[in-house]
Amino acid sequence: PITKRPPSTPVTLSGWLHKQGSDGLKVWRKRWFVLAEYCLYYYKGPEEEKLLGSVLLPSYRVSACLPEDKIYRKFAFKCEHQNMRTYWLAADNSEAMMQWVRALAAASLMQAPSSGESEPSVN
Ligand code: 4IP
Repeated sequence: PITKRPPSTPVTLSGWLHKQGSDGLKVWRKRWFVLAEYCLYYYKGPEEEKLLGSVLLPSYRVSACLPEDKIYRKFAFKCEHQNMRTYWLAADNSEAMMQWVRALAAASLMQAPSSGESEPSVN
């Protein structure tokens, strides 16, 4: 698993979002999210001390929640994948929600380097 965000990757967007827990009680937790290139990282707060989790966005689909999702929370949206966990997220207002959905959807269309392919090196 990814344990830290590469410090060299430029940050596209960061801010607070609520994320629903994936287990039993599905409690919404407020987390600090950072989008850098095609990966979304989340932390407890803006100190970005300990990485709690990360989502590689390519092949995720990002969209606003629909009534049939039965997410009874305002400004909620989802990151869905064919065979991976769905992330349920919520912003604090519609502007923030649209900004996140747009940025995450764009990141989901990026080309992640395939494994084995290395970063270009300078020498
Ligand atoms: C936790 O619920 C938090 O929502 C965790 O989120 C989440 O891990 C856990 O899901 C879930 O059980 P409680 O805080 O109520 O115990 P976070 O890591 O942001 O604290 P994720 O995977 O969402 O990071 P599981 O399924 O990972 O255990």
